[in-house]
Amino acid sequence: MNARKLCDTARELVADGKGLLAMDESNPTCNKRFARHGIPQTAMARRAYREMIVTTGDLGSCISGAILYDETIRQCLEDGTPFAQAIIDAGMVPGIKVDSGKTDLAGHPGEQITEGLDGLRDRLAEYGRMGARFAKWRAAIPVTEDLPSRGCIEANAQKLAGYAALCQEAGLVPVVEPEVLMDGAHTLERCAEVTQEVLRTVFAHLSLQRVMLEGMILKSNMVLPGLTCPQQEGVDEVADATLRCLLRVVPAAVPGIAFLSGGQTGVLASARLNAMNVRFKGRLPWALSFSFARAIQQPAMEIWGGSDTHVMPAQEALLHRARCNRAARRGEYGAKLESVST
Ligand code: 5MM
Repeated sequence: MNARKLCDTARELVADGKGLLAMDESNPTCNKRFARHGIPQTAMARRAYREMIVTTGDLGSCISGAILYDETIRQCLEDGTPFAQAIIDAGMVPGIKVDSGKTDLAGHPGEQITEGLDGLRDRLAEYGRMGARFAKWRAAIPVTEDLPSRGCIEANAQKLAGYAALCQEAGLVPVVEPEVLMDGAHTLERCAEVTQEVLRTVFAHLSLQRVMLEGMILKSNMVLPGLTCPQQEGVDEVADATLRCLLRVVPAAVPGIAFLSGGQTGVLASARLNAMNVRFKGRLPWALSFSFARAIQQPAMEIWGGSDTHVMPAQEALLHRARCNRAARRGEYGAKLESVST
């Protein structure tokens, strides 16, 4: 493990008002999203869609790193350039999703465990040779009155820590993603309580596995009311609740927190990130960034729709959301930006 290199990469991923672009949807997730827009669910279409993304001009001024899926890192642009190289050429760092998905957690109805540790050491070495400099693993934690259970939180935290330690051994920065899900009618307070417990447990396991905090990124959910909760707090309340929670449990040595969007609209995700960066300016030990998939890609996917002739307007839409999030990182986002891109 080269500690200096890991720290430099982690800092690079959250530097300069930039954030991560999660384009690592597994084939089933990508296909489900394509189906909604009538896009063919084929490897060719997934490749073409992702070529549209990484060839968007100026994306590297807003995006520090792009997270790929296994299929994509093995594919090339139409001109034969491998995706990882195209990302480097665009001024971004290539990353890779390395978990192999979720499965039901035995003895825990309604809860899941993320798998993927088997053979991970070899896969990380291979991804490193392909150009990846960071990796991502997502655990999904549901919220109900009774869930999550202690067993689900512990089991997922243990795997996240094992993955993170292997990544650092291989010289890749781990992006550690324990996502407390938005589905449900739970309140903002309940999300805060669960997020706090999950993150405390994750950091305890990271410490046990001797993960170097300076060489990792936390990918967290924001603290939000459930999607069907009747009370939906405003942007400032969400910002305050999220930071109150994170300040209690995320060690200052972590260089950055990159939020997932989790099903929020692009506009809300930008507004909430912006509010955090405005209200807590100068008071945070870590950079507050983004690692959005849907909140950056959604309008672009809809416009592209599988058609070569829609590539340019789709790229404009993608760049617009990326620029909005760069502004949100700097606390400079506002309604004006939504009508005129910078
Ligand atoms: C929560 O999902 C991650 C962030 O995406 P959003 O900003 O849209 O919430 C995302 O990186 C996710 O982990 C990947 O898309 C892979 O998801 P699947 O479900 O295909 O493994």
